[in-house]
Amino acid sequence: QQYKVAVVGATGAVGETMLAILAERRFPVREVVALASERSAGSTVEFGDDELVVQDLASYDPADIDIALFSAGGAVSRDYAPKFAAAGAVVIDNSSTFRYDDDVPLVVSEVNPEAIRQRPRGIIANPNCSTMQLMPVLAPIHREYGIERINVATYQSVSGAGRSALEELGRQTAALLSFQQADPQRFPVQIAFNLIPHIDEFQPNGYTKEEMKLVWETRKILGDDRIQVNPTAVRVPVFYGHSEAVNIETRKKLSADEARALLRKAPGVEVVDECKPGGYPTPVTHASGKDPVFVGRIREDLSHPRGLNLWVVADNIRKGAALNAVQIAELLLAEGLPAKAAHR
Ligand code: A2P
Ligand code: 11C
Repeated sequence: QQYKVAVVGATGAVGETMLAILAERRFPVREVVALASERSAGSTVEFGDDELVVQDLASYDPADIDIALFSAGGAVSRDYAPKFAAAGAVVIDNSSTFRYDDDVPLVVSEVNPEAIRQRPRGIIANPNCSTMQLMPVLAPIHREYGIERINVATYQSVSGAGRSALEELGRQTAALLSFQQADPQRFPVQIAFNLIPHIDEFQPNGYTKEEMKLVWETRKILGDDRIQVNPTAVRVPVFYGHSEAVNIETRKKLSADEARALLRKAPGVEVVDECKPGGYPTPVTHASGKDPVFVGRIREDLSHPRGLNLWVVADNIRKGAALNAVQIAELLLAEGLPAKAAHR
């Protein structure tokens, strides 16, 4: 079957990667439609060897669309995803708009693929990047050893905040190296040569929304509301690739060797764990531009009898967003989603 696929937010950092991954993985398309705001309508984006002319989402008729990948921000998803779903498309949404709704599945392809079947609203949510990369690592551990508590500090690259944030890190770095002012615009304070312990909006409990996403999404994806999560989310001056220092407490004791053996078998995970210089994953040396979630620095917690430490790194734009969205689309194919053209 050949599907008509829409990418909403096609000019953005995630949208362009969705297009690249659809082409790379030879997703069976009869047509791909690139949609964005009227600002970029008429410009072109790449799809494999082809160029697509970007169309204005606001005036686009979704009647023929089989699958729509949305990554144009929460407000666009709120306004347009239900319209695409009502027209019969399955929407795979990368925003946080529907993630916490009980009737919208939140899916990591290696972890809870069966959840795609229950989608009464025609919408499947793609998790936030910082939760996404943890799940292929933590799910097998949770299944066999029972995770009680997760302490996580994130080191999140600027690409998570979109194209303008990538530009801001480049611009500030160049400015500061030529003795000029950083002039923060996209981030609240200077990001070049700095760290910012603030991603997304502050919540009444003093955590940021980025931190609370780690709590809400981990429980929903692993299907266990008892899991305690204590997150701190930090923006770092890295272009691509989020890293996470993770400490877990399990019900059953898990040794570092057992964890390595388990994670070597885990789908979507690559263990890089040697106690020598460079024997661990970093965003630049391992993750950027790659599909797997990399895990290293696996060691038993000196301070807790059932504690384990891990260092988890992934390309936030690929596995953290675009790749998982395309993998969800592939699950729809495997399920036998009929293409609209095939009905005619
Ligand atoms: P546009 O190029 O027209 O602004 P990023 O997260 O990298 O900044 O990308 C955001 C994506 O969402 C871009 O493709 C952007 O398109 C798109 N977008 C933003 N606002 C809208 C909107 N109101 N309607 C459609 N697409 C939008
Ligand atoms: C970041 N995680 O790195 C964010 C970006 O809920 O989909 C994605 C926000 C989201 O800034």
